[in-house]
Amino acid sequence: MAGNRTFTMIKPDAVENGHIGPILAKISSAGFRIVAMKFTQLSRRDAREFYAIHKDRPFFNELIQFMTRGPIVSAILEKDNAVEDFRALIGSTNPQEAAEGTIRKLYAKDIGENAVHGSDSDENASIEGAFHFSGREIYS
Ligand code: IDP
Ligand code: MG
Repeated sequence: MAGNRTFTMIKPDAVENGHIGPILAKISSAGFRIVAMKFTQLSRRDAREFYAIHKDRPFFNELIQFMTRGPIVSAILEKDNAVEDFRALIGSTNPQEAAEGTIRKLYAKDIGENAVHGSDSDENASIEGAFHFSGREIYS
């Protein structure tokens, strides 16, 4: 399976602003197939574990506050070259630097509230997908 799956979250800002539908439409028309999806709210414990790699960064507390303030949509997506192609579809972390037409350019406010998550490697896609979904929640 390596190389053809990635993990995403539609973050609380995008959910609050009614962007679930348009973001899923962009994902679908870019050729990604949804193999797992759910609507949940992260606990502080979940968010701290998911973002543990950033625990020493100055924005960590802000990130945890943001990611737990409301519901998210999490999903596993399938496509050839999924990780790289999905990072291209979402654009730069800072939406001001994101390319025209990318999800973050269209729907994100700033570097913190940036609408979507996308895994940065095949290894992290697998770890992050398993963090959010049990085996029987994933289409195989
Ligand atoms: P990525 O989401 O593009 O992979 P990362 O550097 O992994 O970016 O950062 C994870 C998340 O942390 C970002 O998506 C964003 O929500 C938040 N974040 C990153 N840098 C900053 C910052 O400088 N201020 C506030 N939040 C930030
Ligand atoms: Mg990242």
